[in-house]
Amino acid sequence: MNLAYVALGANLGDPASTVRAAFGALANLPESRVVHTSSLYRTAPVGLADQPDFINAVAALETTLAPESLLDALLDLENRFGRLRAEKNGPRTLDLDLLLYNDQFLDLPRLQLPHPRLHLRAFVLQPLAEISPDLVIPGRGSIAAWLPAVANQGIVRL
Ligand code: PH2
Ligand code: MG
Ligand code: MG
Repeated sequence: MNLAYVALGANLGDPASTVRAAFGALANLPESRVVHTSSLYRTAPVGLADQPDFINAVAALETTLAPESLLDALLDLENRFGRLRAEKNGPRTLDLDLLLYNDQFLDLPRLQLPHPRLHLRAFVLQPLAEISPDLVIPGRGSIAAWLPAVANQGIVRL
């Protein structure tokens, strides 16, 4: 059995309902079981500033899907939620990012593990720390050590 962490993000339509529905959809993935879900967080957009606030959350999954199969399943789910890829870092109905898969490192064009920016983003670190306070990010160290560095980013737990 493998432990994977998935980030959820949405900022179009009714993003809180979308993220809650996405938790349900993750629970229905094949060969997988949702073991933890974080609270929902309202977060200021990072990167492209001129867009609505996001709702973000994370989920922990036990899965026997391999990382790339899990990624395919997540992209499939994004499409089912009507994701349009208009603009890089732009608004989206649902974004599902694979953050971590055990302690695995992977550097493929379409999948890098750990997610290369996860330690820089409050909208990922805070919900991750909520469900897994003792987490160690492979190659980066404890999640607790990274949290102060993102304390200036706008985020409110709902
Ligand atoms: N996702 C991005 C870019 N910026 N900002 C917030 N607050 N939340 C996100 O999920 C997010 C973002 C690219 O995927
Ligand atoms: Mg993303
Ligand atoms: Mg994505």
